Parts: sequence; structure tokens; C-alpha cells
Amino acid sequence: KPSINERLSIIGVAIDLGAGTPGVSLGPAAIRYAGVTDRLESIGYEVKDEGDIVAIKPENPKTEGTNLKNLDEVVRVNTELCDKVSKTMEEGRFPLVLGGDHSIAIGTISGVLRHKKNLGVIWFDAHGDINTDETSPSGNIHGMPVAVSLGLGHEKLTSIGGIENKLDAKNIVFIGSRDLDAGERKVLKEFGITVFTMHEIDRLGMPEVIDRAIKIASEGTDGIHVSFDLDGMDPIYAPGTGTRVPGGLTYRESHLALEMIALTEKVVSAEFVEVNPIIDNMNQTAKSAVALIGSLMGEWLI
Ligand code: HAR
Ligand code: MN
Ligand code: MN
Ligand code: MN
Repeated sequence: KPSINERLSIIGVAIDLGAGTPGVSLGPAAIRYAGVTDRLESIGYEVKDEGDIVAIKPENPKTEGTNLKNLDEVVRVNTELCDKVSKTMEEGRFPLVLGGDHSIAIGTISGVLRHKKNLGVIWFDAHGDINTDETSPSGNIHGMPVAVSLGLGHEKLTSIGGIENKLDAKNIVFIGSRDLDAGERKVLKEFGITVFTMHEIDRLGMPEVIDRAIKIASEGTDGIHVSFDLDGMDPIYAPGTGTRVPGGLTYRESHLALEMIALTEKVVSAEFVEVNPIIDNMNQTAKSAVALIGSLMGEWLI
């Protein structure tokens, strides 16, 4: 196994309050039905399933003075997740977080940052997820976790896990981007963040892109976090997700990327998010997620 840790904890986060489309709260269940635990055990991991952190839909999604939807409950869930991820790492276990909408990266990353002060992040996504309350076209918090992890945005979000616990822009890299908002492009440029859009993947090929991405996420860091939004994959392989964008990563591109990342043996945490079984086709997207998890965790190694 290429992971630096053979003991693994699954942490489900049943939340869709950060997304515009409901149903992604059932993602952790769908991924379990697709056989994630058996798959990991068959590779040789000792798996502990921590069950789900469950979001409760508030009667009123609005918070005074902000356009952010369901802010208070998103904050509560991510605070709990931060503590759970942190505790998992304290126990010497690898946190594998299953979403849930991508707002949960706020909790995951802040929890990991308590143990790995200089953390690199490889972010697979059709989107930038680097909006703030000021730039967001939707008010959906799943479009904001990267900004929050840099310390940008609403104070209730940036204070999750402590305001001093943040990422360095120079160690974040995006892969598969193809739907970036105007405000996001500005921040990405301003912070000098490396973005491998589908254009670069087409031109350079995935092996070169991943080599470069690994360098960026490794330089001066004490570990890599992999955040995989299933909408980074082409909708042909991941139709069950709320914001589908055509022209995404192929099945093999996604797998090759995770296999190459696995070989670095620097991965300290991972999350797979935005699986929505309600709009899926025979749980195909959860099955894709399980296969991707297998690749990241070294299933393909002989
Ligand atoms: N950028 C848009 C927004 O902020 C759409 C973002 C989100 N969709 C996601 N995140 N699935 O990756 O609302
Ligand atoms: Mn995302
Ligand atoms: Mn740092
Ligand atoms: Mn996305």
C-alpha cells in the first residue's frame, strides 16, 4: 500500500445545505452501498467506519446580514467535522471523508491543518470553489471552500478550526477546471494559484500535469490532501452530481492522476464529494468514487 498509513477511518458527512441541488446528503450512503469498506479491506487496510455527521435543514435558510445559504448549519457541521478529522489523525489514522457537498472541505482541511501546518492540496473539480460571499453568484457555500481555507470570506466560515490554521496559496493546485466565475479568475490570478484547466490537460497530457501538480503540492509541505469533486470527471462517468459540466476528465485520466499521487506516499487525507444518488444512474457515480478511492489507496499495485 502506498499510503503512509494502513489504518483508515471513513467519515461520512450527510449534508447538501451548501449546494444548490438537494440530494448530495445521501452521497455517503451511496458510496457505502457501492462497497467502499470491502474494497479498502481487500487491499489490506484496517477500516473503521465512523458513521455520518448529519446536517439538519434549518427552518429558515437565511442568516441576518448575508446572502450565504444555511450558513449557521454549514458552520456547525464543519466545526464538528474539523474536530473529528483532527481526532482521527491524533489516533494515527488516515481520514477518508465522504460527502456531502464540497463545503465540507472547510472542515476536513482545517482538521488536517491542526496536524500538518504546511499542507499541499490537489483539488479535482470542474469548478474553482474559490468564491466568497462577495463574489458568489449563488450564495451556495460549496462554491467557497478554497477561499475559506485561504482565510477569505465570511468570518463565521474562516474561523472554523482557528483563523491561523490556513493554507498557503502556493501549495494549492487545481485540476480539471472548466467552469470558473469572473470573480474566481481574479482571485486565482491575484494569489498566483496554479490551475490546470481541461485545456492544459488536453495539451500536456495527464502524466505531465500530475508531475507538475505533485511538485506544487509537495514543495515545503508536510503532506498532501486530495479533494476530489466527482464533477471533475466527465458526466459520462459521474452523472449523479448537481452541477455537471461536459468535457471533463476521462475515466483513465482520473485514475492515472490518483495512481501517480499515490506513488508519492505523501497523501495524508482525502475527500470524495458531490455524489448525488437521487439524480444518478444506478449508483454509477458512487461506483466511480469507490474505484477512484481504490486508485488513490493503491489497489492497482501488484
Ligand atoms: N461557481 C458556482 C457558485 O459559486 C458554482 C459552484 C459550484 N458547484 C460545485 N462546486 N459543485 O464544485 O455557485
Ligand atoms: Mn467542488
Ligand atoms: Mn505555511
Ligand atoms: Mn464542482
